[in-house]
Amino acid sequence: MSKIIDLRSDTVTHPTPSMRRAMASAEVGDDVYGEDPTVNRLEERAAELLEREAAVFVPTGTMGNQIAIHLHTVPGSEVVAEAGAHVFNFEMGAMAALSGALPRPIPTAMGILSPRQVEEAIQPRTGYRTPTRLLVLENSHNLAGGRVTPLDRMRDLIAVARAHHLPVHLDGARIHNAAAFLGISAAELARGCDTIMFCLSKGLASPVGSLLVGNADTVREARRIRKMFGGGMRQVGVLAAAGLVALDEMLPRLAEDHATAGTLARIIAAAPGVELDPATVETNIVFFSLAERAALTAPQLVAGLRERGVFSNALGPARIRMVTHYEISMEDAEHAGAQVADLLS
Ligand code: TLP
Repeated sequence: MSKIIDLRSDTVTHPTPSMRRAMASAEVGDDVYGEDPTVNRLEERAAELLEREAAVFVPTGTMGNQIAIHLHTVPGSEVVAEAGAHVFNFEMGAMAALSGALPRPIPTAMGILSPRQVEEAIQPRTGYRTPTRLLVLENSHNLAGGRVTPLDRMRDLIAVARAHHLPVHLDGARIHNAAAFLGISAAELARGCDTIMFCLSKGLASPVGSLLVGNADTVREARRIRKMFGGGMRQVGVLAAAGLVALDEMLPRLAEDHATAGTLARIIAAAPGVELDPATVETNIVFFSLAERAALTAPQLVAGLRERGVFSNALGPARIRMVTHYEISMEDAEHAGAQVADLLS
């Protein structure tokens, strides 16, 4: 059988041979005692990378986001975020279940909030309105097709939160993709946010792991919450070792995934019945819609592609997501795009 082209997510990436070697020879210790030297190195590297004081290694992006929400909110308070945000659409209601917090979702066309929208979503401080406690930003924005919130917009949104004494958490699962697109450092893009979560397990290809980054006091408190949420890990240097390789070897190549996504988008956009503006594909995520006149529904197209060895995900009857990563070559992107065009013709 020919190669499977797995575009369901960048989470499907396998650890690279150099990650496997680093994992096999990693120095380890009990991380709950703070004694795993490889975890300690990874946390220091992550803090340096974001130009912050400290970082804590967590098993998943979801846990990193939810620790941040727990840190910044109180039960019965509201979290403002864009309506497609991962923190309320894909985290199993965790902000309600674990922190007693309510989402205040704000719909946008492209996943990018305006300062005015945030201003309007923040509840006035009176005795009869649910208090707003946190603004969550997501950059790049997954459900919006990997869209990047530019630096000046980040600054403006953070300024609104500051003016209302609200902390800001950045769901930066793919912050390094966003920074690569903008040609700036992740530290610059994340400046002003109180906490930042970024994932090692997506385009960076580590098998497991995310980091929650912030100032020393915040991260100390995050460690307490991580333990409470069941995320205190022991000889986890075997995983952190892969993360260190990810930062050295995979981070600098993310723009290659943006190039393959761009090619894929251009081919798909030309297929009959497809609604997609390839100019909106800025990073490694391609979302497209099928018009009612299209030959197939999204689940039918996903099934047809699967038979041809191209894996993708349908979101509802008319939307499909494809994500590129280091296991997808330019040839694979061209081949996958051609299969979409052929099935829809
Ligand atoms: N995203 C996954 C799915 O959960 C949708 C994917 O395949 O893209 N923030 C953002 C913006 C994410 O896209 C994800 C994962 C997370 C947080 C959570 O990370 P994990 O899966 O490590 O909990």
